Amino acid sequence: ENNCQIANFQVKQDFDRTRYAGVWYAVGKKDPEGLFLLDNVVAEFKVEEDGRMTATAKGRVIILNNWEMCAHMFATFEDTPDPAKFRMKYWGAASYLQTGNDEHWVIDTDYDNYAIHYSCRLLDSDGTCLDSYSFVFSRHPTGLRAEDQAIITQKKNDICLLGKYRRVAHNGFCDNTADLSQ
Ligand code: DAO
Repeated sequence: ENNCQIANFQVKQDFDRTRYAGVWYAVGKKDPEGLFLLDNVVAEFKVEEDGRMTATAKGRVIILNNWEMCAHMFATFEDTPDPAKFRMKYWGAASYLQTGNDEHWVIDTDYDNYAIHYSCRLLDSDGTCLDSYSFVFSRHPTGLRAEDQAIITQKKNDICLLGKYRRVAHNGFCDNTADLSQ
């Protein structure tokens, strides 16, 4: 039975950051309060020479009421005793973009096709989450393979977010801006 306490959420066993490295396309997202990344979200994870994980990401955002732009974001990951659970510090290439320090849990991945991430920003006194966000990632910009969809649906249910995701479109909005490696 699932009581939705985040301490009971299963994460990827023996998470391998080297296999996880590379480009992931966000194809689904459950938004937090005051959402930031809207669509065209692509993240590239790396393992630095010292072994630490970092990421760059881009995505369409709307800032200052009505200004639409492609945000370029950077993140560093602090390890924890669980190899699939990190603290993620993030900031933007421009000062007016969001900064933060979030949980970053890899719930499940097969490394080659799909991944599902989870972040709780505000824990309730009963151990459930009051403000979370989650990305479903695919290695393929076209979306998840049919055979991965059932796994992702099960994982969404396991983290008590089934039915709370929206599709993340990729229509080229961020394609002609600076590439992810810069
Ligand atoms: O979009 O509402 C939101 C929350 C996401 C904020 C973090 C974005 C920058 C870091 C991305 C790294 C890989 C997921």
